[in-house]
Amino acid sequence: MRIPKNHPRAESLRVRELIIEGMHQDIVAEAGLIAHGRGEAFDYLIGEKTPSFAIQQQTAAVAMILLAKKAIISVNGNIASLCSEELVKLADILSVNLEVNLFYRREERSAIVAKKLQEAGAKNILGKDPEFYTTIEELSHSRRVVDKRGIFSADVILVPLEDGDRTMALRKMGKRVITIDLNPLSRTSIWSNITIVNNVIRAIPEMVSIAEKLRNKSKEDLLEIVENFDNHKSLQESLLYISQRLNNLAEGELEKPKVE
Ligand code: PTJ
Repeated sequence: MRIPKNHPRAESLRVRELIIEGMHQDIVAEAGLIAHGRGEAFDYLIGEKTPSFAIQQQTAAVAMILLAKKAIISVNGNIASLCSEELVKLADILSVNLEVNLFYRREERSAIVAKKLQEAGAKNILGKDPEFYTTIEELSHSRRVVDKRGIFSADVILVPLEDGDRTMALRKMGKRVITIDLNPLSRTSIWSNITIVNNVIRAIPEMVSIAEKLRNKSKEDLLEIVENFDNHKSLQESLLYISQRLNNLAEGELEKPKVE
């Protein structure tokens, strides 16, 4: 669909088109459309821009990845279709690999998502070669199949846009999980070590800029950032921001239509 540039919701419609197109290409699962709609609703609540608490969450996330022995970025259909080029940039600057790991997993779909990443410039994509497959016993659904060289052996995993089960299983395996989820109330958000309450569309490029600044910092400086971060407090701060914003709107800031 051609989106008129002067449409008041042009950017949101453009992003929606990416997801719809991704579904037609079998990159995005049908349920990915529903997940996206839920994300859009939460994005409205934070005002569709990055709040300062999200900058802190993104900074802690980048510091944790830079400190990891082995970090990995898990890729599903939604993130591949929304921002694969920025994701490849982030992986490059942080020197980590990307692993395709799908909830609605089919071998052909994994290959299509991997191809999308490859077209965006990714070199070493994990999660698509059966000879390296192993399973996470704690999980019953198809996300249990992971790559030995990636999620299975990593100590830090960035899982943008996630379902809660796997986060809990990964935590129980002793791994540290970073997620990007616009819903601060989701099980994923609550169970992660670091939750970034922001839209992946903004969070990923912002994390690239943060990585450029942090990558030359000392280990001590990075440790200080991570140790000062408390996910529970940070989620409370995110909820407070949303509730105060809604209060302000309810008490008078809500835009009034001006009909000439
Ligand atoms: O590609 P697959 O097969 O791995 O499937 C991916 C989906 C997303 C369908 C699967 O992981 C799923 O069902 O996820 P959930 O349980 O719907 O959770 C998705 C979460 O991401 C929800 O809490 C949404 O609010 C949030 N979300 C959606 N879009 C965005 C988002 N968070 C950040 N940025 C977004 N653009």
